Amino acid sequence: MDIHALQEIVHKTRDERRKQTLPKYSPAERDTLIKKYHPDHRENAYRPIRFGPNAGELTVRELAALLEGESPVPPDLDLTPAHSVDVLVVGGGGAGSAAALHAHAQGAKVLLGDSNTVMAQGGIQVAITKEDSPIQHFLDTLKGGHMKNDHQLLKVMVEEGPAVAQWLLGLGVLFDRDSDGNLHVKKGGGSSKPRLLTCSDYTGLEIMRVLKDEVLNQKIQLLEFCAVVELLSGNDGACTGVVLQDLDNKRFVVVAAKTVILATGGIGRLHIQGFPTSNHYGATGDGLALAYRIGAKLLQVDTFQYHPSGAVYPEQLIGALVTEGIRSEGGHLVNARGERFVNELDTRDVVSSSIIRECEEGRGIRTMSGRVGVWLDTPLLEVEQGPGTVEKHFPAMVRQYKRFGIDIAKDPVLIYPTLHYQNGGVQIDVHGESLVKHLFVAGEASGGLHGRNRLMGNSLLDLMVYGKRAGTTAAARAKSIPQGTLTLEHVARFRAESRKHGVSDGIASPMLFPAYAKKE
Ligand code: MEZ
Repeated sequence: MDIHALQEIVHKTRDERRKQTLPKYSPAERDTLIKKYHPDHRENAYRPIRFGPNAGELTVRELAALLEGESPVPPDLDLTPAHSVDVLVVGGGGAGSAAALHAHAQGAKVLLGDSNTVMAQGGIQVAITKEDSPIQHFLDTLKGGHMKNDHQLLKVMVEEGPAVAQWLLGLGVLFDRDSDGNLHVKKGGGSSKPRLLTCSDYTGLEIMRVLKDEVLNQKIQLLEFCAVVELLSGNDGACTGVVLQDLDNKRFVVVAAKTVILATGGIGRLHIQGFPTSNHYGATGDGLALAYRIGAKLLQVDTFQYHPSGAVYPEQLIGALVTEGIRSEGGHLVNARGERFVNELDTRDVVSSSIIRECEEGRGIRTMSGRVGVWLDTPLLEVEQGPGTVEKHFPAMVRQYKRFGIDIAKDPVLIYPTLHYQNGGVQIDVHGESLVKHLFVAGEASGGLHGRNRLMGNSLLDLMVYGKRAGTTAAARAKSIPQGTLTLEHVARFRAESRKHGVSDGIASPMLFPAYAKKE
């Protein structure tokens, strides 16, 4: 059936649905739902990692293969450095830019590239109102993460949130304000209080506009169009630098660095279990693979976030994020019978599981190409808050769909969970340092903070807080240590382990880009 004919049920049932209040599930119901439908619980998607710091632990097959993958660097590479720096920041998104700015006084060289941060739409969580507190923020995040969050990392993040907001405002980020000029806060899924600072639905883009400007203003040295393909280790096993690959001429470039900060983001482009993703093309888990090979421990690599609302139609947008902000403002999720089926502001793992349940039990809507999803009633916002609301509050989303002739103020959109975020990552301490000396990790590549399910808006805050901490600590450390020797000894050890475990099908790791995006 034509998509417009299928949409009719949403328009027809709107008035009835507006009278309903849907209760949240009880803890027991949530658990049952998640175990039955959440992709984290599909047993055949997992296998044990064969060797390395997490040997024997289960992770998804795609990540296990990446972690056990083959370094592209030849064993006899000439390790004479082309550059020598105090702090090398790998990754030019939010965490990398924040780290570089805070380490700037020590002369950091930054690799600036594409990132997920620019794609973050719905806001940054900070407890700044009189009714709210960092403690409340702590408790909401802990509950959302199924109590599996690292308490120390979380305490630091919520407590430093207000100072981060102040820093961003000082740099010129234009957060939304109310008619009196006060900062406007919105409520996200799983949060007990409104605490999201937003810039319409392009919060990450606005933050990156300002951070990138500041990186340029501060004349921080950039190495563009180069990707890190290996880390270097000293005789004591500490991290002492990196090998880059120039993406233009494919040549290797060696950088000696007293400290290295990995801010390489997530893994959406591994398309775990065949899921589409909201992530940019560079999100291939490079930081995880590099850190693992040099000996860093990973945490919670068996849990991933499938954002409830990824686009299902049109085909060109598959997996693209449809911000949670729309549900925060009251958008209903609606099945093929025109029914609501979950409290839209429950945590993401619960909402995604319930969408998958509706689709698996035959209450989803099938497109002509055979994809399935449920409706997000976007026109409801116009009915509730007046004409023009959707365009005013979600201009980026309006444009995303308008390119394909879809007016989301008039018609609902079809959505299904999309691979959005890795809940775990490299284990770090409160200064962002991994278990490998002088190797720091910030942002999505790090793990522990969010437990088994991250709350909306906590990622942007994580980037800023731990970008700052990693940058500051790495810069201070660099003052007190000499440059270590540059070796590939850990790579040789890793290759020997790989042979011992019979890994014959080692994929190239890091991947840098998914195979379908590579242009030879
Ligand atoms: O933190 C996020 O993942 C976020 C704000 C996403 C969104 O739905 O906008």
